[in-house]
Amino acid sequence: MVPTDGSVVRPISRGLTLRALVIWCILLPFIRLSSGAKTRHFKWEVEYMYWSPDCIENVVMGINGQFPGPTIRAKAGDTVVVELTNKLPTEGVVIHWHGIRQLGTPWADGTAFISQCAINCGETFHYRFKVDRRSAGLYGSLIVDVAEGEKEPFHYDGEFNLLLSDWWHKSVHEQEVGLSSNPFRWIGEPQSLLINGRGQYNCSLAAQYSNTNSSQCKLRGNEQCAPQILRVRPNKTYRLRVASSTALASLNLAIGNHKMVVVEADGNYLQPFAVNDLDIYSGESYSVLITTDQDPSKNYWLSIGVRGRLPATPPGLSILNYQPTSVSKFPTSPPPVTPRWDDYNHSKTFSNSIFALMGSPKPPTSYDRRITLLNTQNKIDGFTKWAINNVSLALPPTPYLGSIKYGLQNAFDQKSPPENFPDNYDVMRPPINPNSTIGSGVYMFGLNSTVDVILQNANSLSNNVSEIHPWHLHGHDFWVLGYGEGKFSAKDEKKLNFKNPPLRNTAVIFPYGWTALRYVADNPGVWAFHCHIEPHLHMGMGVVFAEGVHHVKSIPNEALTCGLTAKFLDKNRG
Ligand SMILES: [Cu+2]
Repeated sequence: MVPTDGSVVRPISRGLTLRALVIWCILLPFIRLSSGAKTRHFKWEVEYMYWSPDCIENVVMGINGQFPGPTIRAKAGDTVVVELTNKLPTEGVVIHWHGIRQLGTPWADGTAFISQCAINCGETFHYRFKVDRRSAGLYGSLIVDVAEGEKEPFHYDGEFNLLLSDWWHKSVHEQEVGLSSNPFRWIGEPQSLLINGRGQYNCSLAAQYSNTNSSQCKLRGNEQCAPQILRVRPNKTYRLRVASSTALASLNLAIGNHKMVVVEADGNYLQPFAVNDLDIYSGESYSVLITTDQDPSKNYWLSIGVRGRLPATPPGLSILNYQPTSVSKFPTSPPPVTPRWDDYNHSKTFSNSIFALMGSPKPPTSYDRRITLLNTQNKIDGFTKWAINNVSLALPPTPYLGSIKYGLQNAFDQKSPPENFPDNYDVMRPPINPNSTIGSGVYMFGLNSTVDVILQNANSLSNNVSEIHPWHLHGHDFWVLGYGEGKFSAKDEKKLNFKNPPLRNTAVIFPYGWTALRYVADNPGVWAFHCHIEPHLHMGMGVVFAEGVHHVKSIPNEALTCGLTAKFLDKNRG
């Protein structure tokens, strides 16, 4: 599932790596009180359809004819049941409910080859899970209101969801073939950036302000590629729930003339802080508050641009429209300028400003086990890969959840993957020996143990190149204890924040840097931990964590109808 059609659900193609980690996502705002937990049923059909997300017609994956997919609104504690039918002619699908921890329902996490078998063409699968009060929010929204009796620690008069994505005109399949080829073919930069599935490729909304030769868009407003308009009233406070489901791009979001106060990240409240612009990586979500205190006779740009890679994609635009000013009135100044792509200090300053709101859960003061995960670009038989401690992840055909639970030892590598890398490894230079191996081993953690993960970045295969990687953990939140430069060492220990580290489910490693995470392995199941950049994941950039799998009860048969678990079920039935 590679870079991407940006669509909601991504297909499972067969092959070497992880592409199975389909990313659907969810947005769980939390508002409004109501009473009594409910079960909410949805019937979804996944189908290909023609759509023009950036004014160029393409084939997209839609749900019930919608792109992005439908919104689910539920209250914390509710049970959501989605009956998903795969109407794609040739591919399996799964839906990952990004940001939902799946406490007690690890089979509903929607990771093919890990938590379930892919849903084959024509088949239906029932996702049933409880929504906890947290959010993510990528394609399509699952809105979770606060539970009864709970209140949000801030006030707002209205809200908007902004789902950010990047868009390629080439099909996902063609991109995957390129990545798996020798010589390697990179997917390149996206053609467009989309806000709520809307972008403009062959024209610019802000052509009059730009010095490029792009023409001014002529849109009536009802086109599939017409920009999202945020209609606001003067002197009010609005909550923007921003989530990034990009396949590749790290983004920066800014609104002309308006500051943003960041109040929530990945569904957890933060110590509020004000910014002029917001860095957001694939898999992350934030809530920001804006106050509409500017000249109400004008409109303002909301702009997203690419960070961390030399941008070759025009900014994505949307308009903040002060009512009753006409939306057709152009903002009087150009869209905000995205900070320079390689201004990493800007990004680090932002990441280092994020602290948990007072009263948030604190991390345990010590760990039971610490693993260090070295991120390197590698070669395997001439193919370009990413590896973690020199193992490039290739998922087995039988999902781990079933194979571990039923002790099917031939299903995957039984040897635990390495917990560290050689002391003399120079993270500032390309690997001396770039050859790596493929693996499918699992890091098994004691149930309820405290785990530290040190993500260690390094130089890629080319000199002086080290990339950003946003790492996403399924099934848990982790505390981000800190970020640092170079190789993590004992002297970095005292820089870690145990006082108010934020809880997240996605955290970035900066070029040549490290990021320290802590979490409690308290959710029986098997959980992916991977780079959220889809081509990297496809090239093996992930690991598999598991805890307490024998405590998992009654995995639905429909999750086990493939590989060795299918045979196992057959035998036990007979
Ligand atoms: Cu990556």
